[in-house]
Amino acid sequence: MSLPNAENEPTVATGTPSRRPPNAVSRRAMLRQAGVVAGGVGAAAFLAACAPSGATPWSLAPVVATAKGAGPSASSTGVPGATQGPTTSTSPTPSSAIAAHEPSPADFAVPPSYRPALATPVEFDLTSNDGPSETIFIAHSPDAPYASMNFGRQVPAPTLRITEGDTVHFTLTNQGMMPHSIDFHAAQIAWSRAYQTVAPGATFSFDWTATYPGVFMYHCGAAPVLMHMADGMYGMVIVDPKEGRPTAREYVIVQSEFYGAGGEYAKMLTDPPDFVVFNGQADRYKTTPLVANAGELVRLYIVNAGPNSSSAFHVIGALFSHYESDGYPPNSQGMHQTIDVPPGSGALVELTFAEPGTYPFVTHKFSDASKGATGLFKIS
Ligand SMILES: [Cu+2]
Repeated sequence: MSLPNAENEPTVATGTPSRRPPNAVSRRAMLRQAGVVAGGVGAAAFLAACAPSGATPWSLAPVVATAKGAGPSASSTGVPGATQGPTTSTSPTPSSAIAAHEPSPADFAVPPSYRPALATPVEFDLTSNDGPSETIFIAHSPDAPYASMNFGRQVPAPTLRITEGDTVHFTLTNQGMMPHSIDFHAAQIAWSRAYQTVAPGATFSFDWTATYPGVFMYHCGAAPVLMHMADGMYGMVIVDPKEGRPTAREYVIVQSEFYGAGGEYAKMLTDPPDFVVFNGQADRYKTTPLVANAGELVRLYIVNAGPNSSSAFHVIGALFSHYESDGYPPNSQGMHQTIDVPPGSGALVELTFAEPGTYPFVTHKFSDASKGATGLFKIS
């Protein structure tokens, strides 16, 4: 959870947030509040000097969730070479001159593997990023570039998979031009201590322990949180039960919405979205279906990042044989045809496909399915 609309607070708010007219806040205003946007004649020179010289290489780096001392990469952010120039975002519409990249790695849907709980803290390092080099394609045919804010240079952010009882040593390094923060729904910790905003260039760490198994959202909570979430700052934490789960083919699905071309706060406030997507891109799995075999147990970890719409998750031609609200085993229920995943919530479902063929998966809120929240399972 996060406080809504504390637009004017560059650091953790301690009093009543000041209010602005809903449509008065733009990305530029955010940057100005953060002391980023230069003014007058100097601004043009500043922006010219900071213009990206080319596309930033896009890394398909693996998720970083390693035990302390597990190897030389244990403290890596998982985003090698993702250096951020002193760029700034001044327009909600990305220029065609700005190279966009795919929002998340091609294998994002495959989660990290289960492993037993660890005696030493799990290192989880994220960078926060914003600006022109963070433009992503949220749809194709035609391409729809979107000026994202993100963690780890991908949308959704890297999936953290840990085990009940694990302690996480988390570090956020803000490589962006705006303040950012973190909010782990899986943690039980004081917001005023752990979820404070981190200034551009700063690094912040804290530890938390996963006491409940489940499927959880994490996101940026910096003001205005609606914009930071809608622009791409969200991901999933899977906390496995101590004993693990039966063997299955597993996939991660994060549903979310996009409004305009990035930074369009008024649009986010008024709804409805332009795109509703699974794993960062409209119709992503229509062209590259998720695969499984007939008769094989398939397990889906689902988070609805919203920020505004519920998901009515459904697979056409199949039934969920097992369902856990928030992925918490004591919440187990039997057969479901469609599950409700509210914004900021998670779920776990299991299903088995009866025969080879193609099975669409959608949110059964079909206005959203028609905006990109449609994919396919290809069953052999
Ligand atoms: Cu943020």
